[in-house]
Amino acid sequence: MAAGTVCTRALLGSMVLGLLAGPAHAAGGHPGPSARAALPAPDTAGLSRLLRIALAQGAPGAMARIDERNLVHGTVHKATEGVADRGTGRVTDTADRFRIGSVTKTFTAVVLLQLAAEGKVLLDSPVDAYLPGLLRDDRITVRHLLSHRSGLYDYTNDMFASTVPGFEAVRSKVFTYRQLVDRALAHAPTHAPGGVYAYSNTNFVVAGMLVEKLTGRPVRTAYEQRVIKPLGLTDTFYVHPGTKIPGPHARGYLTPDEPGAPLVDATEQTVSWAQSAGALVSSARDLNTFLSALLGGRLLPAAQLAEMERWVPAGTGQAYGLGLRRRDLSCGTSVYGHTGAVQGFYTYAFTTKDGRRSLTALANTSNNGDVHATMLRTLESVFCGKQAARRTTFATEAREDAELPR
Ligand code: REY
Repeated sequence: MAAGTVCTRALLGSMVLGLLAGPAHAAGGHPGPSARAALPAPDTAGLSRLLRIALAQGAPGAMARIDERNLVHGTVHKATEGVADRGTGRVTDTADRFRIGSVTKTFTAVVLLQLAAEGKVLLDSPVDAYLPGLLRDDRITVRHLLSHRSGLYDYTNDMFASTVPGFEAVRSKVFTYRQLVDRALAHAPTHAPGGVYAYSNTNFVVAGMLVEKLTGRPVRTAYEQRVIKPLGLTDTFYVHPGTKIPGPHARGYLTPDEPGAPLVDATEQTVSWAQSAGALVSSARDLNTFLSALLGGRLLPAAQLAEMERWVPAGTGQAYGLGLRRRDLSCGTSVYGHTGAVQGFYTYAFTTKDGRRSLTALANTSNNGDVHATMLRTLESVFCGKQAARRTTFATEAREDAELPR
């Protein structure tokens, strides 16, 4: 096991950048110092305990990185347990890269909202205005996609009905967006457009198509030019349809549906089944930087960030904005971010309203509901500290980010 907290010297560089970038943390419309002062210290012992529980429940490794940014300095806390690679026995390292699954959706939403700020797309316009005929229903708007209210069926439901065979059938496939949308349209809609929240990967596949249509470039270029380069996210990559994770990385181990069956190394895959809904690679440091910048007002103008934070109910203690999830913790604090599940990797990336305390946690397994429930509890340790409810039962609706065995 390993855990450690370091205090970094004055974050002058990033503060100056933040101020240059405009409406930042200092005086913006976000909670000020009093809201921050109320945040208790993270319970780092409790955090490490949870990572050890995740290992006992079947994860080969688990890690968490907390970044906290104050006015004059920052602190970083790192905790690791277990191994990144079962073959070599290399221990988990918080610097490792990994597949972030649906945290990709937040990146995709940021790109589309930047395009909205530039007047290139209207959130309340029908998708049909930009991609004529694609969805066969001109009532579905761009906002419906980003808030999971389109009613479009999630094609991954039947794709992964059987976990390991479903994965092996697609791990080296390269899909066009249209092929994925066609799989969804082979099913009746789950509800009328604009109705209730119903999580569906299809929405963010269509969002990726929109980005490509509006920019005339691959979605990868939009991620790179609009988010990755401006924030200096040197661990973040969109390698689709490449199958390898570049540089030092955790290997991912998929849990089969059959109890007791050995874990399946799922590290190399195209993730073409997810693309703009879930194919990015990143690291804990980069995800903390990304969410802190987003909530701190440094990625979107205030109007578009406000659109992102217009919440619809998404299960007990949860709400969904535009590509952004809000989780309401037992201590009354709400945190903002996303979870991700691709074969072999469970990711949890959340930050406070002002973006000043961020957590990214990872377990290098998936399709394991016990590990998922434990990893969700890391949010309580990190943002509620010792005030966390001793035993929190997080509501996990059936398709909440699709992390649970189905
Ligand atoms: C797909 C199945 C999960 C994962 C999914 N992920 O939709 C998106 C997300 C990108 O929300 C797989 N589960 C697992 C099964 C269940 O196959 N039968 O847990 O690795 O991140």
